[in-house]
Amino acid sequence: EVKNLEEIFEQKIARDEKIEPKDWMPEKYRQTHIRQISQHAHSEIVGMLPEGNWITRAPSLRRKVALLAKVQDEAGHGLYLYSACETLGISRDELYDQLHTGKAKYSSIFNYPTITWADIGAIGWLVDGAAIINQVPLCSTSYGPYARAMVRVCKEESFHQRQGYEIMMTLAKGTPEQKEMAQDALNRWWWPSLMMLGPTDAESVHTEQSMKWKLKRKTNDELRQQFIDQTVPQADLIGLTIPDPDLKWNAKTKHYDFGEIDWDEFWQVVKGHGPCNHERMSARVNAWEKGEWVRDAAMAYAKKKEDKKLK
Ligand code: FAQ
Repeated sequence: EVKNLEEIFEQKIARDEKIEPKDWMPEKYRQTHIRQISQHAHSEIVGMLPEGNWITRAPSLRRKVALLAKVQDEAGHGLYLYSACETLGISRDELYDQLHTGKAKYSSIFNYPTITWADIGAIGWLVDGAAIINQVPLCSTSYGPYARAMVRVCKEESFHQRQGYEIMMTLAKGTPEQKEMAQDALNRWWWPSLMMLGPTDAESVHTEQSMKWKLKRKTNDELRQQFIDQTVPQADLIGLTIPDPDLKWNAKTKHYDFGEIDWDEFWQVVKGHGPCNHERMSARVNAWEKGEWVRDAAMAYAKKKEDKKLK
């Protein structure tokens, strides 16, 4: 019978139909989705921290309102994605536990510090820019709840990207000090943003299977190239320089050639040794522990209401 169910599953994938929570699916399909969707959710939640650092110091009311809205969107994305993940048969508590014990990963990019206001511009422009490139193909991923979540998430990311680029544009045409600040942020965020899209296809252990299942619709290297091709003209337009001396338009391939990525740095950060890994994790664990009384109170209240109903 499993053979039959597997055939139905394979045919659905071949026809580009969605797999829904109650459909039969191979155990490995379920597990790899739990892995990717939960890591995506954790990234949204941890990703609020570097930007949260600047909410109280945004340079104007307008900037503060936009940043607040962006960070709030990220909380929403995280919660959606946790819900999508729960449809695969794992509880929210287990997911949080995996993050807090370091068992589950979150994106490497959020382990870098936000030192100046220009970093908020660079995050919106580059990090959300890379996130969109990664997530637009995920709108047609094979697992229904993940695909549907991505549609709304991408719309919001597009606002995030533009608010970031507009901050960079404003700084780049400001005083020499402001332009320098924007360039410095670009220098620090460029390479980590390229790493964010994952190891090279040759090193990526999951790509082949995930492409077969149509979980991933594009490989890490394809996404990285697309991100570079899209971003270089945006830097040119505002007079900033991408910190890569090897970056060059290749008329033959119609893509930019680019320099060597420091993959040692990437793996160091992934393994927990980046500049802010410790700080990020302790912020999350602390928030969880300090929130215990709120969860307890909510549970006690729900129980009291339930008991009253039963009487
Ligand atoms: N960081 O075989 P692959 C956002 C791990 S966007 C840490 O290539 P896969 C929005 C990978 O997990 C950011 N670890 O893996 C926002 C695996 O280890 P594992 C989040 C990484 O899954 C913007 C190992 O390396 N977006 O939050 C990273 O096929 C601004 C081998 O790698 C998503 O999660 C990394 N960068 O491809 C919020 C998108 N890359 O699990 C706030 C959905 C790889 O076996 C502010 N995810 N690893 O222990 C994906 O598209 C994929 O999971 C990839 C990785 C492309 C990230």
